[in-house]
Amino acid sequence: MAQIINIQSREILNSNGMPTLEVEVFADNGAIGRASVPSGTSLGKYEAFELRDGDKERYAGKGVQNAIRHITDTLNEELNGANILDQRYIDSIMLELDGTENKLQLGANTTLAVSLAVAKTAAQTTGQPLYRYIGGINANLLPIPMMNLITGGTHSSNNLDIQEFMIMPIGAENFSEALRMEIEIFYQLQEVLQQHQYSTNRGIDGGFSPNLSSNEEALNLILEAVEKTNYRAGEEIFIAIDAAASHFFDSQKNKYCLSLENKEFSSDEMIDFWEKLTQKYPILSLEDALSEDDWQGWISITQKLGNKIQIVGDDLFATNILRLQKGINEKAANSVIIKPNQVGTLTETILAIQTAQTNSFGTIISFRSGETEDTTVSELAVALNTGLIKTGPPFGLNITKYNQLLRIEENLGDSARYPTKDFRIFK
Ligand code: 2PG
Ligand code: MG
Repeated sequence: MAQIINIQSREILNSNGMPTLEVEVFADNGAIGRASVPSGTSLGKYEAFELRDGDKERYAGKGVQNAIRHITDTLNEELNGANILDQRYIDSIMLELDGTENKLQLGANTTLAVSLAVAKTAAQTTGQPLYRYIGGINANLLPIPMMNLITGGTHSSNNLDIQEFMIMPIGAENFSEALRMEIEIFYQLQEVLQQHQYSTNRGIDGGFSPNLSSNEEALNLILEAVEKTNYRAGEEIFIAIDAAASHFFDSQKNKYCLSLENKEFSSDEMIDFWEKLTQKYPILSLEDALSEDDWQGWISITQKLGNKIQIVGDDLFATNILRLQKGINEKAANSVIIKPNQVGTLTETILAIQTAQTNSFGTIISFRSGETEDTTVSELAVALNTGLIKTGPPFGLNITKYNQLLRIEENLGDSARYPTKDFRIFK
């Protein structure tokens, strides 16, 4: 049995130049696992707490020295001697030490960095890649990459209200082919934007972020790019949207304010807007189409559109098991975004995925807009058969997630699978 003998941590930078935590866990058999944690920009208010120093003299208050102190002073000692393979026990110790519902004490960034580094050390101990250690012989389904191409909302300084316009290749032969299709469309989109004399500058996650005449125009530009590649929109390529609607919902007015359209919508009117858009365009997935507190709206949009497309809760659920369970009970969506740092441990991340899967909810594992070199989300997608991953435009550190999936696919060889056209959500 390998035991934890030391936990080291340091402050590194994420893709937005913001400090974040990196942790190494050392076992007495010589195994060392390293993990780091990403950060969101368009945060949901129900996410677990991210601990930052608040010391304005350093990194504008964004430093993570306090997180490092928790590891050095407390976790290193408390977890010393723990069996590296006992992930649940180790995570439960951290939950106990934290003692709050939202990781207010230790911070979800602290617990997640340790939790993931533990899993990586354990995988090394067993001589297996991380996806195989976590998923066993069942880990062989590569995910459909939902790739963002056009960025708006709080991820950009352009005029689009909607945060992400993504594409989904359905029924590709395998993951690498799906990725290639997307990248070819991405090349074409760059040209299409140039032809229309739009900016090809990038938003915070690396997606193109032009100023456009309407939100809908982003869809037209993507379809134009798809057409140039000769892939068939609505057959091979579908569109996915992350509206991140909590960020354009005005709680004082109780209205969704689409400033580009110059419109203020009630919840029902917002749903009508989405219904029309899904009738007009080959949209297969709609994330955060409504705000994180509009439960009634979520129930009604799921009734209306949930048998045709994915209705995906991100800010709505915040990978929080209680909120997810409520959503399942009330049929307030049919799919969930899974972000490990919204919850703070591997055990809870797995629990959220399993809860969704046993209740026939779709699962989309996701990156954050402030990324690191850590590719755990790619491993988890395969380990837990999520079938879908969202890991941003081809830019900066997002590439590390795609590249890791290419390696996993190669590593799986003939046993690698990719969701076919009859993948359950597309029936
Ligand atoms: C989202 C994510 C990823 P952020 O809203 O789904 O695009 O954004 O990491 O900024 O919360
Ligand atoms: Mg989202």
